[in-house]
Amino acid sequence: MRRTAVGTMIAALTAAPAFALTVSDVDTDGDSLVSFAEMAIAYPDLTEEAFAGVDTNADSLVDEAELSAALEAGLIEEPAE
Ligand SMILES: [Ca+2]
Ligand SMILES: [Ca+2]
Repeated sequence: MRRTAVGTMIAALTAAPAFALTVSDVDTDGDSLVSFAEMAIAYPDLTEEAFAGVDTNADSLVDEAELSAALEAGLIEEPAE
């Protein structure tokens, strides 16, 4: 189980998608979901309104699909290095 998860993560990292930011980059508690507090670390200027726009199913957490959709839609940008 754990081995599979790591393999998936490595595959995701090496696949070099159009948008490099993934949930694992901003997820600090390791639940594979991004809370507003976690997102605010990467995006200090993020408003709760903007977060709600990213959280399309309104469960107060952003998953990988919501994050990539938000990046593609330009709702959020890659954080500056
Ligand atoms: Ca999290
Ligand atoms: Ca969500």
